[in-house]
Amino acid sequence: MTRAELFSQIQKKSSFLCVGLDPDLEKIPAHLLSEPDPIFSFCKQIIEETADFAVAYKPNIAFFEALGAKGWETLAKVTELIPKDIFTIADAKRGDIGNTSKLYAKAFFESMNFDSITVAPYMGKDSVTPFLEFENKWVILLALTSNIGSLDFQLIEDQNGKPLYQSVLEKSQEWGSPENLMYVVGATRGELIGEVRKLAPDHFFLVPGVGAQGGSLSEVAKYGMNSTCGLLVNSSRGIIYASGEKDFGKAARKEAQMLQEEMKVLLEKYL
Ligand code: OMP
Repeated sequence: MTRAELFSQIQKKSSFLCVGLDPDLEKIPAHLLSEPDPIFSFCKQIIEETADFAVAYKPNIAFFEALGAKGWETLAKVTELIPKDIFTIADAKRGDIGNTSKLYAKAFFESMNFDSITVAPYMGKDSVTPFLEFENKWVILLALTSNIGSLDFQLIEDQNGKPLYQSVLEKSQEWGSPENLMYVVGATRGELIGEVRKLAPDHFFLVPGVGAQGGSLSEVAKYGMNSTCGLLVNSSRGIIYASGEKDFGKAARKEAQMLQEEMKVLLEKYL
């Protein structure tokens, strides 16, 4: 999917919602456990109920690969269910020496046909560029993450007072463009999102951390939105575990709709 197509979906749906698929056998409703593939049944219903409000889905690969070979099969089936006009993100946080990254890219872009993958920048240019060589596919590079551990490295300043995440943003823009490179910027980072926006005015940001991690959607929009929205805001647990009972699909729909309605207002305000 191109950047223009993504923006057009955002306008069509008045939404920049990414629904995170983090399905956990210990958290999904108990009645699904007797199904042949409980994780598939869970994700199927979540997708069916939320697709009207979402412009992206982000399966978190850990939740599938933890189930072994069957988990990978489930991931493939779930990915096929996602409507073709909705952007797909393999949240795999990969990155390795060049020839290994190339095969990670083949796995997620060719074997599984994801539109994008999350990538860690730590190993540098040759670990990231193999992912950027695929047409109409995207790298979503970790810049400023939502977790407390982001303080350990990402905010460390160099001798000129520049935090490491800023060097990641500057350097990586030599490798990709706003047409194939996005950044992960945590919703829990408030006004720092504005600093990231100054350094990457045109790039899309994948913003996790609203909902269960407490980030504010209105702050994210205030500091992060650009003229083509430039935001995909993810919520996983806040949507998919809105209810632990048989009505989980409807509860997820309600949460997704509430976020979309808030997003519609923010798009009208800032676009
Ligand atoms: P919830 O907190 O349940 O909405 O889930 C957040 C999702 O986003 C999880 O799948 C995380 O792995 C992911 N995530 C973060 O929470 N923080 C980050 O900084 C980056 C990610 C990510 O790359 O998606």
